[in-house]
Amino acid sequence: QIIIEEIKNTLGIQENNPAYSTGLIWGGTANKNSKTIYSPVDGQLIATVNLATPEDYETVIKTAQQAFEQWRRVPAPKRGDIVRQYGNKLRQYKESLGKLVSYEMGKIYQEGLGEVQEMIDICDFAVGLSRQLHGFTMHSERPGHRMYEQYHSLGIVGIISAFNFPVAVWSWNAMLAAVCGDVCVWKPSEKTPLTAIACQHILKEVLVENNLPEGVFNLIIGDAEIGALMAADDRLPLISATGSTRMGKKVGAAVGARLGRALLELGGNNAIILTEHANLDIALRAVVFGAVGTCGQRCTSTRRLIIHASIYEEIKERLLKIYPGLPIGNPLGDNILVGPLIDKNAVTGFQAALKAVQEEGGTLLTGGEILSGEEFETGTYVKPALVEAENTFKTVQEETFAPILYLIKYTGDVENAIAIQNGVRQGLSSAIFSTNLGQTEAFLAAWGSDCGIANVNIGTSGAEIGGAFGGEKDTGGGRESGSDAWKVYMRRQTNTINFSQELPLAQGIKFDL
Ligand code: UN1
Repeated sequence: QIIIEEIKNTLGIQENNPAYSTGLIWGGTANKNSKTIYSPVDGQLIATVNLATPEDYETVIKTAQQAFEQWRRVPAPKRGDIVRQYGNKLRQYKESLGKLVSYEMGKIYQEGLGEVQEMIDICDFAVGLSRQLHGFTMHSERPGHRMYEQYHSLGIVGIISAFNFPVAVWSWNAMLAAVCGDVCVWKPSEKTPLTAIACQHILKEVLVENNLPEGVFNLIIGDAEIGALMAADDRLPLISATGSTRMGKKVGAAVGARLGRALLELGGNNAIILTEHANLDIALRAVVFGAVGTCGQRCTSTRRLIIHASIYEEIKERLLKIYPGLPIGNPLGDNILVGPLIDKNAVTGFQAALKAVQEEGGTLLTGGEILSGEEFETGTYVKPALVEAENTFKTVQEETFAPILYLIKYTGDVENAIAIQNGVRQGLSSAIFSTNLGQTEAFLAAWGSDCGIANVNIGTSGAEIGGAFGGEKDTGGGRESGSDAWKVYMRRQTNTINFSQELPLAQGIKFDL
C-alpha cells in the first residue's frame, strides 16, 4: 500500500481523472466490464480499470481523427519539441515510473529504470529525427524537369504492446510516429494498464501546457476484442504489434486482408554461441543476464546456449555454480537479479515446458521449483532452470516466456553452431562469443546468423535504441526504434516537376496531337 500511495502521489494519477475510456479506481472493486490488477510482486490489488467497449473505441478513433487534422499541420521540428518536453517530464518522473513498471510488471527496479531510460533515449532520438525526415532528390531523364521524394504523415497508428516492456516499446512507436506527424491509439497489455495510464497522464501535462488536444496520443484499455477492432479498421493505416507469434499471425492476417501496414515484433528463440575461442568471463555475464534477467520474459531473452564440445563441461560446471545462488526476490529490493513471473499462468507454462522437455529426453540440471514461504506467497517466483537438450526437441523450438536456458552441444566448425542457431522458426536476436575473426565474420556473413539482431561478444538482450529493432521469420519482419525505422510511420511520395515549356514523355515515347 505504501508503494501504491507513493506512486499515486508522485505520478499524480488520480481516480476519476481518466485518460480516454479508462476509468481508474484505486483499490476499487470490479464491476462487469472492469479488470482488477494485482502486482506479481506481492499479490496486492493495485487498482481496477474499466475495459473499453466497442462504443468507447469509436469515440477514441473519432478523437484521434480530429487531432490528426491539427497535428499533421504542425511543422515536424515543432512536433519534435513536444517530444522533447515529454522526454524532460520522463526525466523528472523516472524513479516513480520505473518503480511502477517494476511493481506492476515484476522486473527489477534497475530494469524498471532502464526501461524509462529507453523512453528518454527514444525521445532524444525522435527530437533529432524531427529535422531529418529526409527524402532523396533524383535527376530526371527529361530536360527542365526535377524529381524528388517526400515523406508525409500517415494517419492513426495503432500500437498494441506487451506486458514485458509495458512502456518502452510503446514509446519507440509513439515518439517516432509523433514526429512523423501521426497520432496514435495505444492498447497496452491488459496485464499492465497502470504504467500506460501513468504515461498518458504525464503526456497530458505536456499537451495541456502546449494547448494541444489529448487525441494526439490516445490510450485505450481493452481486451483482445479491441485489438481485433484495431487490426480490421482501415482508419488505422499502420498497426504496430508486439507479442506472441500466435497473436501476430492473427493481427498480420487481419491487417493484410485490408492491405494495411503491419509492423510485427513477435517471439524470439535467441541463442548465444560459445566457441572454443570465447572469453568465458564476459560470456557468462551475458548468458546469465540474458537468460534470467526480467525472469526470462524479454523477447530478446537468451533461451539457447550453443556450446563447443571442448568447453561444454566447463561452461556447465560454471553455470551450475552460479544458478543455485541467483538472488531471487522482491524486484524492488536491493541486489536482486530475478523477480517474479508476471502471473500464475506463466508459472504453469514454465513448469509445463520443463516437464515436456524432459519427456523428450532433456535433462533438468537445476531449477524449475516454485518458491514458497514468506516473501513468495504470490506463487509467481520460480528458480531459473538449466536444461541439457537437443535443438530439434519440440519444446526447444518453441518460445517459453520464462527463465529456461537450454544447453546444446556442437562439434567441429562454427558453421555447425550457426546452423543450430538458425534452426528454429524465430529470428529475433543472436550472439556469438569468440575472439577469432574468422568465426565472428562467418557469423555476421550473409550465410551466417539469419536474425534481425546479430551481436559479437555481447548477449542477445539489451539492444540500444539507436539501431533498428526486430527480426525475421516468425518474429514478423518489423523494425522499430532507431536507424531508418521511422519510414514505416510515413507515406512516401515521389514528385516530378516540369519547369520547361514542353511536355516530353518518359522513356522517349512520341505521339502527335
Ligand atoms: C522486448 O522484449 O519486447 O533489447 C523488447 C532489449 C530491450 C527491448 C526488448 N531493449 O532487450
